[in-house]
Amino acid sequence: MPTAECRPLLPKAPCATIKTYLNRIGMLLAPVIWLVAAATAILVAGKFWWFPAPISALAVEYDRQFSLTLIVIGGIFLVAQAGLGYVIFRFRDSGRPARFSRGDNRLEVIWTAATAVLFIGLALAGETIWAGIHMQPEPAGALQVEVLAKQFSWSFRYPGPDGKFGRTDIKLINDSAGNPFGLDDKDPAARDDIMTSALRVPAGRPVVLTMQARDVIHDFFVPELRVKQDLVPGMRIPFQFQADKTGEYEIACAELCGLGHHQMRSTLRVLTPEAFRDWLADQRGLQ
Ligand SMILES: [Cu+2]
Repeated sequence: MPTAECRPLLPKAPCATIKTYLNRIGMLLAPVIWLVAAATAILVAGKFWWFPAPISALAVEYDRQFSLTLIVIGGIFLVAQAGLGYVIFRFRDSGRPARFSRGDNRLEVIWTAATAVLFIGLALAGETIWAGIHMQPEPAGALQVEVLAKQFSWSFRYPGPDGKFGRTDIKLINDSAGNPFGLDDKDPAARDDIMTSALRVPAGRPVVLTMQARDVIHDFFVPELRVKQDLVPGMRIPFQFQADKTGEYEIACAELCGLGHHQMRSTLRVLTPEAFRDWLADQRGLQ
């Protein structure tokens, strides 16, 4: 005869309390945790959906630091998940009264300090890569290019044969006439400036971009370079990189900048030095 304490869930099933059934179902959480942790580790270690191939020395360095962080943090993640599953099994409800524990202050201090050292250490190691972009003096012989971002397109300006950027005036900005920078024709230095909608650079030569935004914050992002830089209205932000591998790469805006954000893209064309020289000469011929 079933009682409140002992009630089979199915006819003729062995007698068990509801509590026992719930306890057994609860045990399933442990293998689920282990499976999710193992699947996560396989997906990350297998690199099935991964970054595109790097095209600069800095990007290679970035990947090295990223992998190191992933190995250290991923190892700790796996150990923690394995321990969590074990604790679910080991300390399941076996009918005995629970024991009250005050914890262990010494252990708390040790693992909090170890976590702090680990995170600060990894952050400092990564800092040198960040500083390699932002804190270095401008390299000698760098190609200078101005970048202008606006809703929802990119424009690039190269100095002409005189090597000088001409004067611009906000009142002269005219997108439909092909003058997004507001170049002042009266300035002789402005007449030979080259404006393009794609960024062309020679491989193996440092490039310094001077970035500005005309309306809202945008973000210059080339995944193959592993770099991102915000463009902020009212600021001229220098940003340097060197691409070593020729090819075509997408420049995406990585800041949600309005309704047309998804279509705000351009192309980075890394050319051989000869091809870049020829392209520059052609542009000068068109001036
Ligand atoms: Cu944008």
